[in-house]
Amino acid sequence: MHTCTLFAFAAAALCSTARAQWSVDSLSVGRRDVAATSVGSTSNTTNALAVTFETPGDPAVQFAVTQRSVFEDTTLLEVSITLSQRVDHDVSVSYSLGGTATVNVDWRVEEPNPFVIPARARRADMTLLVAEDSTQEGNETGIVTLTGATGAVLGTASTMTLTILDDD
Ligand SMILES: [Ca+2]
Ligand SMILES: [Ca+2]
Repeated sequence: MHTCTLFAFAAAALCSTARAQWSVDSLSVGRRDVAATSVGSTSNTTNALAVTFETPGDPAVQFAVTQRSVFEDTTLLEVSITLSQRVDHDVSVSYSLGGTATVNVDWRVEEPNPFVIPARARRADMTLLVAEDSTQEGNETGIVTLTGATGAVLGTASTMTLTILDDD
């Protein structure tokens, strides 16, 4: 068994120079993942390679982790948003903020809305900022909810709850 990772139309030509029986289970043509099969040949002149392009559906976009907690302090926090598969286009995901903590006082999201996951990426990190204060306010929550997506569909883990542990 032989796996080739090649580009564009060089794939068939390069594989055909193997001078040995070969089969291909997968290869990359350009920037697309494809599945391919071939019947082996001992000749380097007559090999034919059948390539089937698989057009993926929209990936699911969701949080990698849905619960986080952090002590109240001036803290930057990275929250990963993942895609179920790579795609060749940017994915934009809009979000809303909620919870008992006050946005722009106790915490905020340091990202544009919608948040963009670049083409070919499987994840991107959303940066949150937690603010310090000296108020005795008890633990509070900041909730980020993914409300819609372009180029993807919302996965089940669409809400992330951050618990800010009061230290006053
Ligand atoms: Ca606070
Ligand atoms: Ca406090």
